[in-house]
Amino acid sequence: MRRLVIALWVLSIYAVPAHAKNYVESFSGGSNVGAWSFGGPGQIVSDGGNPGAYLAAKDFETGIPWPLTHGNESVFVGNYRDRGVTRVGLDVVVNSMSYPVERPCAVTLREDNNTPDDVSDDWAAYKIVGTTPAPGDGWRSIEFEIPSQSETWPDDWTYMPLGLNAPAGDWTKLITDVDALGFYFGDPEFLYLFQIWDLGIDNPWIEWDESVQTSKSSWDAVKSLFLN
Ligand SMILES: [Ca+2]
Ligand SMILES: [Ca+2]
Repeated sequence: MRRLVIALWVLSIYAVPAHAKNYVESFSGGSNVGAWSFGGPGQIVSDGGNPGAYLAAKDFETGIPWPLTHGNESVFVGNYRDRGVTRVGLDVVVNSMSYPVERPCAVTLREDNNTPDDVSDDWAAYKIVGTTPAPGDGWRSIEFEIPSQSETWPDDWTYMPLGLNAPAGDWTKLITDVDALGFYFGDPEFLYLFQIWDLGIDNPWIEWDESVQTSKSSWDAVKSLFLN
């Protein structure tokens, strides 16, 4: 009887279908997993984040800030489908911009076409969710769902060529080998005037689902109670 109670207790713990895990880059102590950068001026500063350290860009002249990961070895890139990636997000602050306004915010997944040194054949998929804050709004958290298990191109995602030789989009090719994760401060179909920004990001994060491994280990634990 006691074993049955324990077994039911173990099952109740693991009956949750999804066991989410995540990684959050807080930038504390100079940490920067994923080598996040704005592709312009940017540095990790120790105060003023959400909380603590954050990645700041001051006097940044651009039409569209686009913080991106760099390198293909971090938790933020790779085979999203195998890992069961479900969501990504970040916190954003805009301290000043020449033409203050909220912007649409898009998540971008970049495919380098296995030629990382040649951007002419790079492309991305994006989806707009929410808006970046205007100056004075403080920190804003934005999150995006990632349909990593979709076998076809998701209806609400859009293809974006990044070079003249970009091939047609292929969701499986992209989602099984994401080369860069990014967050685009604007609608990629619009043009924006260059302006001077003072902005920052904190806590870029990625979440994935380890339900497959978890359910296997939980059943092994239950069986072991009766086999001993
Ligand atoms: Ca922080
Ligand atoms: Ca390329």
